Amino acid sequence: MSRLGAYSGTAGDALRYHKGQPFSTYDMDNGPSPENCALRYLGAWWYNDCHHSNLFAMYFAGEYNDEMFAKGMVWFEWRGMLYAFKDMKMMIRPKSCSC
Ligand SMILES: [Ca+2]
Repeated sequence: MSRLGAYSGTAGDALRYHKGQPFSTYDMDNGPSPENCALRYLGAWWYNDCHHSNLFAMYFAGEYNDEMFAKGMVWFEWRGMLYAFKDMKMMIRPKSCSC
């Protein structure tokens, strides 16, 4: 189950949509959507119905067409679903960490 702290930044909070969702893979669909979002969007993630961000998606960078809608590393709140980022960094720390 995903848990999130407070968002800060200027890119928009594309993780908030995934708060509380279980992790899904293409062969273990745990998300609330009736479809298998991991299979449709080519990557495992904490899918809701389906995503606003997907950092474990297929790698290709830049703008793309509707055929690949939301299948790259997207961050909806910043660039929408038709732009795949070249790289992203996700850092996780224990809740008890004061670092
Ligand atoms: Ca599902």
